[in-house]
This record gives sequence, structure tokens and C-alpha cells, in this order.
Amino acid sequence: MATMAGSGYGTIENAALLVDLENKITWLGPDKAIPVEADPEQELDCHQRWITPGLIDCHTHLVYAGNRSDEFEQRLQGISYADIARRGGGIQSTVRSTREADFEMLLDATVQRASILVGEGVTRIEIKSGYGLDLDSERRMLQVARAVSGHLPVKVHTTFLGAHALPLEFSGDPDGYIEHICTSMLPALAADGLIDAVDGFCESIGFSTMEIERLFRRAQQLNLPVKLHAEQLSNQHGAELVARYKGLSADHLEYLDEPGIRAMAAAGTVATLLPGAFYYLNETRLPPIAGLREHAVPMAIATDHNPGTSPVLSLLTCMNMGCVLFGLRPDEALAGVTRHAAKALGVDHLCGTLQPGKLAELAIWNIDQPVDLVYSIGQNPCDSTIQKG
Ligand code: DI6
Ligand code: FE
Repeated sequence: MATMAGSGYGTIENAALLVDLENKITWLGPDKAIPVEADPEQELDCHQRWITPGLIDCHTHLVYAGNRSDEFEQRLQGISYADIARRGGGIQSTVRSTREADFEMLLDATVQRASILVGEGVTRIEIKSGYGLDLDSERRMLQVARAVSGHLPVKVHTTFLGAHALPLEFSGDPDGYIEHICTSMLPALAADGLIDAVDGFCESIGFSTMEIERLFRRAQQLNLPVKLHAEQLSNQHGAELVARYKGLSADHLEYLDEPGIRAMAAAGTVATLLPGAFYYLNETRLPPIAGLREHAVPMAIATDHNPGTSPVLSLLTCMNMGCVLFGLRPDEALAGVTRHAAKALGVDHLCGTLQPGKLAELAIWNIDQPVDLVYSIGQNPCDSTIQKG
């Protein structure tokens, strides 16, 4: 068992784990040391497989309609992501398709995508809105995200990403759109209980730090935690901003600088690395891994699954990319999709490591050692997951 508690993998050989009827871990250790008074109602023999915490994909845009493979082809011909966005493609293209899609179509597509992640050991997923950009469409996206856990053994955390792009109705008026988000969309969707956290796209082709700060102030009034797409394509000092609001995470971070790292370290904000987007955009600027390590900023890894910059549906592949492209150690990659991903969702007191008192959200693997999880691409060593008992 790799408990992922403490440093390294937290390995226990020939491990056993006791779970109560509320799906809480009550004890774990070497099987020879199982307390004599334990008299389990049900036993599951994992036959020498490895057990890890269930994997957590803490940054996804799983709900959307349409297809953007044509843009992939254009990028391969040398047109940049930012240029495609300026020509009305990019996020706007997915907004058009998503607004037209009804609840059932979106739910079908989302459950299909989520089931691929779950089949690779994922037991929790964060899902963002942000392809609706009007109240009804954003609500539908969040309702779809919430409905996923009724179809699969996975827990879903919903994030409101109304500040993803400027909808055409507000063309040339970002202030008006932020105002609309703050006075209408955000409070209404929060009142519907559809928002676990608030996110934004802080970028020259997204929203400025001043605009994002207005959003964060409103989120704070509503007691909603914040996170941010920051320093992906340029350094906008978004990481410092989200750290000032004690944000859960700053995500992407290729252009993060030293003050940003220090601010995140002081605030306890997780650095969520998204190597899938780095890979698909052929980015060459690496996130400052050495600086993040030096300042002990917890690093999570997520798929950022979306139809534009990261159409990858494999968290294991992203762990491999985190190692090969970003230079993470395999144990850091596994911590990035367990302990640190749980912290990025604000649920590290509940899951992300195997420890007494935490939930028994487990992944069971056909591997010889934990490094096998990141070693190969395209093999799926997941035997099964346990979620909700
Ligand atoms: N950064 C990203 O990588 C995605 N959103 C964002 O803010 C891209 C979303 C898309 O291209 O559809
Ligand atoms: Fe994203």
C-alpha cells in the first residue's frame, strides 16, 4: 500500500485496511498487526495488488459540446492558440456548441468522458463551467457536472468559471460582463447550491487582475473559495492575486515568478500543474519546479481536460508528462494526484492519503511498484476503485 501520508509513497508492505460502515478508514497497517477485536463483516482480498488513495483530477473542463480537432490541425500548421481565439475560434467555438446542447446531450458526453478517468483510478473530479457564459447555460453546465456522480462511482466538485472568456453579447465591455457575473450569475448559481469554488482566466486574452479581483471580492462575500488560471501564456501576477485571497490553487503557472511563488507559499495555495496543455500548445517555458520545491509549495497535477488545449483523458499520462516534461519525481507525481490534489480542492482533511479518519477512497492496481503508474503510457493498470463504500 502507498498511503501517500508523510514523505515518499508511505509504503506499507502486506498491508491491510479496516473501513467502517460510514466508509471511513478506522485502521491500517501490516496485515499481521490487524487488531484482534476487528471482526470485519466483509473482506476484500486484493491478491498482492497495490492500493493507493483514489486519484483526484482537480482541474477539468469536462462538460462541453462540439469538437475542435480542426483547430488542432491549424495549430500544427503554425497558427497560435491566441490567434485562433482572436479569430472567434477557441473558447468561443465551444461556447456556441455548448449553448445549443441540451442537458441530456451534455450529460451523456460528460459521463462518457468521466468514465474514462474513473477507469484509470480516479475517484474525485473537479469540473468547471465556463462554456456557457450566460446564466442559463452556466447553470446547465453546473447541473450536468453535479449529475455525473449519480452515474459513476466518483465525487464531483463544481467550479464556476463564468470569467473564462468574454461572451459576444458583452463584446468590448469586459467591465459590464464582470459586473453581470458579480450581480447576477454568481449570486444566483451560489443560491442554487451549484458552486463549490470560483475560478477565472487571468490572461491577456482572458481577464485582467483588476477584473478578476472584483470577482474574487464577490466570491469572498459569498464565502466561496477561489482559484485561478494564472501565468499560463504570460506573467500577469495572477498567482499573487489568488494568494492574497487565500486561494485553493493557482493553475498552469509556466510564467510564474519568484514573488508569485513566495506569495503562494505564504498563503498555502497549491500549484496545479497542467502538463497536457503545455504539451498540446508546444509550450517551451517550464513552470518553475525548482522554486516551488524550494519554497515547499504543494504541486498538484491535473488533466485540464478541455476540447482546445488539453483533449487528454488520462491522468496517468499527465503524471508521466509531469515527470518527463517537468522533471517531477514519480512520488511527487503521485502526491500531485492524491494528497496535493485533495488540498487543491480543500478536502485534504477527508481524502488524498490513506490514514485513519479519512474516507476509504481507494484505487487498486496491477503494478509491481508505484513508479509503474507513471512509467508506461497507454497501459491501464487499474484493477478497480472503491468510492462511496
Ligand atoms: N486555459 C486553458 O488551457 C483552457 N481554458 C483556460 O482558461 C482552454 C479552454 C479552451 O481552449 O477551450
Ligand atoms: Fe483550464
